[in-house]
Amino acid sequence: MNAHTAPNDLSAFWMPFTANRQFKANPRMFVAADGMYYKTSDGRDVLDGTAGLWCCNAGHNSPRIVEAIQKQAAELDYAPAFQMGHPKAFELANRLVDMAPEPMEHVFYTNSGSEAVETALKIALAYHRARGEGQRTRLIGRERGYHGVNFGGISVGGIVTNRKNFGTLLAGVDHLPHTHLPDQNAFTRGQPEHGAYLAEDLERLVALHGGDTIAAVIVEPMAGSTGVLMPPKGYLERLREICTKHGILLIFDEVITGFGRLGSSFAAAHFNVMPDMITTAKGLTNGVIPMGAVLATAAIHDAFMQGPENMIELFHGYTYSGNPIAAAAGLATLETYQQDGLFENAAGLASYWEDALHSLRDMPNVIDIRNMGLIGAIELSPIEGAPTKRAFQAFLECYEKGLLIRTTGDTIALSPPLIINKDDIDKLFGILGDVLKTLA
Ligand code: PXG
Repeated sequence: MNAHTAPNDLSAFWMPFTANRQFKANPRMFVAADGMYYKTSDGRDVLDGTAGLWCCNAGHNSPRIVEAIQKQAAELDYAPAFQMGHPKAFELANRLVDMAPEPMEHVFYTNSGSEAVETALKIALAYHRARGEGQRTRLIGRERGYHGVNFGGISVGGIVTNRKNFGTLLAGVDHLPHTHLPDQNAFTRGQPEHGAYLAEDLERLVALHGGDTIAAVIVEPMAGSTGVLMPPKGYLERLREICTKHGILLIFDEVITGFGRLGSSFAAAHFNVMPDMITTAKGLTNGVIPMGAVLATAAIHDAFMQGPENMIELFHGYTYSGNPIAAAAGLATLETYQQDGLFENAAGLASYWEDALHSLRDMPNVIDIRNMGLIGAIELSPIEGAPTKRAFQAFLECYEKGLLIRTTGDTIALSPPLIINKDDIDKLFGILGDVLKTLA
């Protein structure tokens, strides 16, 4: 008998991106959820200010999604993903293509955002090779970028703590500068005025490496995990121009921005800048079942569809690519977004949200506020010698007062379910304001 099987023993589970020892000394447990709220193990309701981890866009335990999963589990639990199909994976791909900006015509399924990123990077390399440009092997990311935690993603990513302990990473990767310019852009509402010129750095990398050695540029159209950085006006447009000029593929990592977060289906549609591929996950299934996807243009997909028809065109895929229960969850999620008008709700509330967020501007320690759609960030000045501590204290106190927020560094990030209403927004910022007032 293993001594560690007592139900209240927390030691076996090595928790992800968590201060394990601190957490286990004083655990925070959710045991149920509904709509905008979580319920804690001590019976308290906690308003979800973060849609779980930016994923439960339709709110919790959404009835269509619950029913779809239950039904699917009893009907077809699993179908082999290679050389076999099942109808819902095809149906969901069609719905996704309908919802995505026009140039996106094909869908490759993964199980997470991290896998979507690896998949998109591999497709980019293989695409150039299929077209006789196999010398294009270089990948360009951006400082402060987050593209998941697998080796490709941390290589093109630009968050030092996620990179520095993990060896030499992928070779042949370079980075654009990040776009955070607090001196010029602090307290901007929406897209900042300054910083489009930072896209010109791609021309510098082209001059340095040779444009015909670069396969792809990957960026988050709105950088989430690093602390919520909006693209400066004109920045994404300029990246697109430079990529097109040099035959470089542009990948938008929309794991956070996809599915209504900005008030549009995707950031590509929101900013009207079309990438060659879009990576998604999270809101695709409302976070309920793991699923990610890469959306690609016909030009990319069709480049693979050559040679003998009995040949596998892309040697890539996962056991759970297009898993039936995930596909059923995805279909019910997209239907919920549409039937309940959730992207429209997000767009309609964006200015109310913006005003409520910026009303905290004069609170102690607030050095910047950023927002777009139903995203908000409040950057606090770090405690001297103890970075991240002030924001984490806010997180703990909000949790005690019944509000879930997310912190990264000394930035508070907010991204509520898109079912939110004005009363919920007032409540959220009421609690947060009370906490900020008292924070040392
Ligand atoms: N790309 C982007 C842009 C992301 O934001 C991933 C890829 C990886 O997705 P998976 O499904 O492999 O986790 C992400 C994930 C936060 C937070 O609080 C953000 C993410 C995950 C967890 C927390 O900022 N983003």
